[in-house]
Order: sequence, then structure tokens, then C-alpha cells
Amino acid sequence: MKNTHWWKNAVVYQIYPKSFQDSNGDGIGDLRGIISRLDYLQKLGVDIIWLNPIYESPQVDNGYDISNYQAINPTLGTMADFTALLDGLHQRGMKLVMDLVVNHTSDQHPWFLESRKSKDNPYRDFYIWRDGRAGQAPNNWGSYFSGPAWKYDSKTGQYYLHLFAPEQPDLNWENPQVRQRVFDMMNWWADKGVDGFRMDVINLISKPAGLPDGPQRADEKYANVEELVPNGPRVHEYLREMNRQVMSKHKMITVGETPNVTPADAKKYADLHNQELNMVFQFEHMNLDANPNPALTKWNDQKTSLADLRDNLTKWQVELAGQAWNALYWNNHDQPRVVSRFGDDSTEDYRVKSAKMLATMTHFMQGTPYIYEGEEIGMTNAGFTKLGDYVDLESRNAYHQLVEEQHLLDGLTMLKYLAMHSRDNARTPMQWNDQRYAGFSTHQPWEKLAGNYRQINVAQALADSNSVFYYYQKLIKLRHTLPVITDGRYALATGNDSDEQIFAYTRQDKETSLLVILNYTAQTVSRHYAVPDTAKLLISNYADDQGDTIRPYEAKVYQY
Ligand code: TEU
Ligand code: CA
Repeated sequence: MKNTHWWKNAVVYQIYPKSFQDSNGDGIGDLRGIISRLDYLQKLGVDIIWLNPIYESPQVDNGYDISNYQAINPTLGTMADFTALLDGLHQRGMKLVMDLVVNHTSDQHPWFLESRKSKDNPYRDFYIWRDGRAGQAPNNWGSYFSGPAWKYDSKTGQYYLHLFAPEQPDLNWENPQVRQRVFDMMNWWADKGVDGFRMDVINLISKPAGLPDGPQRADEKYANVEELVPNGPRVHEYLREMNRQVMSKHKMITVGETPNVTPADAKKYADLHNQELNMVFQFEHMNLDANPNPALTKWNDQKTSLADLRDNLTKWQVELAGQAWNALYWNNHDQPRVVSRFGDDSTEDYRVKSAKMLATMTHFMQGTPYIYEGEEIGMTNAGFTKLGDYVDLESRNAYHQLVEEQHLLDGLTMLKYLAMHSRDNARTPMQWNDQRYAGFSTHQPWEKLAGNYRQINVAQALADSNSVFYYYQKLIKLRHTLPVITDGRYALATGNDSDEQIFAYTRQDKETSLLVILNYTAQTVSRHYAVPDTAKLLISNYADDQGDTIRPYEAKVYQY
């Protein structure tokens, strides 16, 4: 395998530091806590750890509002702790990916504090300032977190752009000084030994020329920036410049977080031969269950159909093959838990079976799999029932706008949608054991635990050889040892195009074939897939194989 593509058979594990392990009893996870769990991660077998932002930050958006890119958030630890973590990972043969949040900074970042002082401040042009239009915002854009995307600053009588919270002003990437400062900062971390970056909303950094108004449909209070800003005119130029200045100088892995990309876009960002990123997180499979009402988007409670899921995942497998590289994921800190969303957490048996089935679906595809903390033990959604349980600003703002301001939804319906889709579902503390606070902390955690931690936790999973944990461990080992999983050709199994219950696909290289058979439903069905007599069952989530009878959430993979 080419050295430059060393990450091709790697598996990444994502840690949300605030929620992983608290070491000093303040109810907030921290770096020392992560260090104490490195042996656990090594046992799972992952190659790379991606940490959500650990920099100095007022924490308006849990670290995605950074006030100093070159300092550690004191709540999480010190630079010495960081070095100990990096060394601990490297000693175990693992690598570290940091979150790079450079579409915006915190409004407390020194650059912004300077920028807002006066129109001729040297930092003014680090951000995007505009005059209003007749006492109104410069255009009709809404922010990702509800409300307008502009904030008026009376000090200089202009508005600044914030695609996310008002405390997250957007950087002006058209200013070459901004780009240089960002690249210098990236090189500083790389020189410390960091192995790569996950780049937050990196396809939003180049804004459309002239920042024009967007269309507004019925019920939409603002134009939807998701349709207006991604993949802007100069984004590829900026990423190539970044690549020349940073990535080309280090052995790195890069993954761009890129909402609203198609396979054609992804091929530009992550072309195997180009000079931009190694891969991107696309969101198409995350949006198949979106509300058809454009004013509601993610707020919905529908389950994704197998037909939509198969078509979408297959499209990405086929279109990127040989040209670009997929990032394979079900979960992250912004998405509900996979087993509650695409699987079935209604009984303990179905929870375990469907978690394994969904893991099988992605872990046999081509790309780099990302596992989000707790996914490897089948953690579920939070089960919150009151608005007061939700901490995340996106959830709270959306409730306020959709229920209280626009009256588009009644409170109970919105609570149902939050229970399904709030980002808090992913952010409840990691469930280590059945003790008070689940072994996460000795203090009440910053965010409520999911109520089921006494049944679902790491200690239980490690003690049960049939647990979701050991299944993931096996999937990871298979990726490390079977080249067909990394390089083989993907194809839908014959006749599977429109099956509403079973998803079946093959992977093939010169020596080996794999047939992956997955039951997406709780029904037992009968399907015939021919395999040679010599085929061996490589992995399965049932104790035996009943051939053409495929049981609820059954997953099995044949090798021949
Ligand atoms: O998320 C970007 C993004 O696309 C999200 O705003 C997404 O639309 C939303 O979370 C789904 O409901 C990144 C980070 O992953 C997220 O945690 C940050 O809040 C956001 O950027 C701003 O930095
Ligand atoms: Ca702590």
C-alpha cells in the first residue's frame, strides 16, 4: 500500500472529550480521562483517534467557538496533558486527529475583539462586515442555529456574518492574511506531532460573490444558507493552497466535514490524485429521514427506508470507486444514535442484533470507517422527555423558533422530534459501568446520562463475548487483515435492487469474494443467495446459519 495512502485500511474512533471520561470529579470529561482509557481503545483495535475541539473556548457551542487555537481549554487539561495523550497514543501505535474549526472563531478570539473595535482596525477584514439595508440585515440569510445569520454591532454601525451562533463570527477567507494565520497554526500542531485534521464545515469557507439574497419558501423565516453557501467559488483554490502549505509537508490524514455535497463534489475535494483532502464526510444518508417541509428539515420522526438507504450508499460506493475515498459513518456528535435511528432499541435482543447488523453494513464497504464513542457498545438515544433536559443550543433555539415564535409545531411534537434528532442524543456521558454516573464521573455530569446505563455499559460489554463491542473488534480486525475490504470492487447482489427487507452486496478482488447479507427489519424472511460450497461464514450476529431463512436484523458475510 502506498505510503501516502496509509490511512486506507485504518479505522477511526471519535471522542467527544466533554462526555468521554472525567478524571477530576467536576462532571466534565477531560484529557487525563481519555489517557486513562487508552488501553480500552487499543483493545478495540482502532488506529486513529479524532478529538472534537479541545482548544480554549467559551463553550457556547461546546468548543466549536474557539478563542485561542494554540491553547488547551483549561477545563479539559493542560498542554502537558495534551502531550501525554499524544505520546500515549503514539506509544500504542495509534494516531491523533484534531478538529480544525476555521470557518469561524469565537467572538472572544483576539482577532474578533480587534476586528470589532473600528472600521480601520488591521483585523477588521479578518471577518465579514457589511452595512445594513434600510435598517435591516445585509441579506436574508438565516443561521444554522435559527435566527438571522447577521448580527448588528453598534460600535461601528455594521453587521457581521455568523453562519452559526452570533458568538461564532465567520472568518473572511478572501483575506490572504487569514489563510496564512490558519496555515501557520496548522503547521504548529503538525510540528507537535498531530497526525491529521478533521475540518469543520470546510466547504463553507468561500462565500458566494456579493452575498446575494436566497429564495424563501412558505414558513421559512430566512433563506436557507445550506442551499446557498456550501461549495463556494474559491473553496478548491483555498484547499489547494492549504495542501501546499500544510498537508504536503507532513504525513497526515485529512477529512473534511462537508454538508451538501454530491459524489461529484466529493470527487473534487477527495480525488485520490489531487491536492486537497483525503476524504469528506457527506450527509446524504443522514438526510434521507429529513422532513419534507423545508422550514423543518432535520426535525422529523420518520425512519429511513431500506430502499433509500441502499440506493444512497450504493451510489457513493460506485461513484467514488477508484477516484476518491469514502468516509463511512453512522454517528457523530451531531447525529442521533445509529441503533435508535436506523436500528431497533425496543428490546435488548434487537438492540444488540441491529447494532451489529448496521455495523456490518458500513464496515464491509470501501472507505474509512468512523466509530463514535459508545457506538461500539450499542449506546442508544438519550430518552429525554423534557425541554429542560436538552443542553444543545441548536435544539433549544429550534424549539423556540418553531414552537414559540412561528407556531409551526406544537410543543409535544417538537419534543418527539428532539427525542429522535437532537444532537444531545450523541452527547450523553459515555457509559462505562452500572455505578452512579456510569463510571464517567464521581460528580453529576454536565449533561444527563441516558437512563439505560445500568444495562448498557462497557463493563457489561467486556464481560459478554457476544456483545456489540467484540463484534466491532472483529470488524476492525477483518479490515486490517482482508485486503478485499479495502480495495475490492463493490456491487449490489443480483436481484437486490428493490428488496424492501434485505440489503445484500458483494466485494470482490482477484483472490477473494465477500457476500454481505443484511436484514434491515424485524421480520424473518426467505431469500436465496447462491454461494459456492466452499464458502465460509466470516462473521454473523446469530449463533448459527439457517441458509435461506434470514432472521430479524440478521447480518452474515460469506467469504469464498
Ligand atoms: O457541524 C456543521 C453542521 O453541518 C451542523 O451544523 C449540522 O448542520 C447540525 O449539527 C446538524 O443538525 C459542525 C460541527 O460538527 C457542529 O458540532 C458545530 O456546531 C458546527 O459545525 C459549527 O461549528
Ligand atoms: Ca473533569
